[in-house]
Amino acid sequence: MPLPAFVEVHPAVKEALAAGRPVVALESTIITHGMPKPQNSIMAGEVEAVVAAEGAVPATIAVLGGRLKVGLSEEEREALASEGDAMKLSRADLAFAVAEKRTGGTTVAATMIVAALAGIRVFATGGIGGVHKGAEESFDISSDLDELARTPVIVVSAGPKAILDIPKTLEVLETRGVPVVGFGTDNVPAFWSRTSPCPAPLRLDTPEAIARFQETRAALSISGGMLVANPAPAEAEIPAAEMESLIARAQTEANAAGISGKAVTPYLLDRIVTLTGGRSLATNIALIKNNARLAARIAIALSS
Ligand code: PSU
Ligand code: MN
Repeated sequence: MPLPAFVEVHPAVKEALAAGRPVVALESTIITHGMPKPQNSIMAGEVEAVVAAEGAVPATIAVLGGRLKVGLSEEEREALASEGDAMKLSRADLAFAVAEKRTGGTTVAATMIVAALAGIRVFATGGIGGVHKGAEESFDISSDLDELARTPVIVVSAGPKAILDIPKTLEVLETRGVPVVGFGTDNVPAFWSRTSPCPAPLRLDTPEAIARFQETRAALSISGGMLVANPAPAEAEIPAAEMESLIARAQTEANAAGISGKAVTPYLLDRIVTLTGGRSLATNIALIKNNARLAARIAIALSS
């Protein structure tokens, strides 16, 4: 099926997809809402370079003035990173931004939708959205989880963000039939920290094994994505015990300030950068690059 006219696939991405060469999708909410300037722009360029160094083609996905971009030029990436009022786009509002000619960063959910549309099977991010702490009151559950259940893309993350209720997030993923694969680990990593008290439901140790698993699911007509949980690099991690009180404090502040809806995740991430004196930001950048490397290797395994 031809892509809609408002979708612009970068020439390098188009060429790679046509030739069956490996492509890795990258999200852009981490650029527009996930970290401060100018680290966001530096991070975005470095992550693309990691994918390219592995031998895959990076495709950062975003909406720029209503054009749905699959792969950004350096100028476009810079423009997005310095944009003052970019929208945060998930399944509910991706099409709104296109129809209204707006600019926005795509979340995990929206990036998965666009990746699948373009024929990209692997996607690297930092951490996925999930069930927020206190969700029994707030009902705040990220649409990333529903997207994982329905859209056939492998998402490489450092686990659910530790600001979330990780056990509840894993329960929802299990209910919706989403495989959660610990990469080289028996525990679900918790974003800034390499471990959590939660056992990984499944474990695989090589990119090839992950590719084989996803292809076997497809052969069984089991639809939907897979969550790969790749622990942050050891030298960059912040132990869970150190993060715990800071996360609790940020959460208390968010509640007191009446933050709700899609503002919750950006607010918490920003407060935690401040509360850790910038250390969580360095960890965040290191783990995204680490995930980009693994995603490239999975894409290579899928294409050979
Ligand atoms: N991971 C990060 N930083 C982020 C996000 C993930 O390291 O900013 C973003 C992703 O785009 C994810 C979104 O899809 O946060 C989840 O937002 P919400 O909880 O509102 O669904
Ligand atoms: Mn939410």
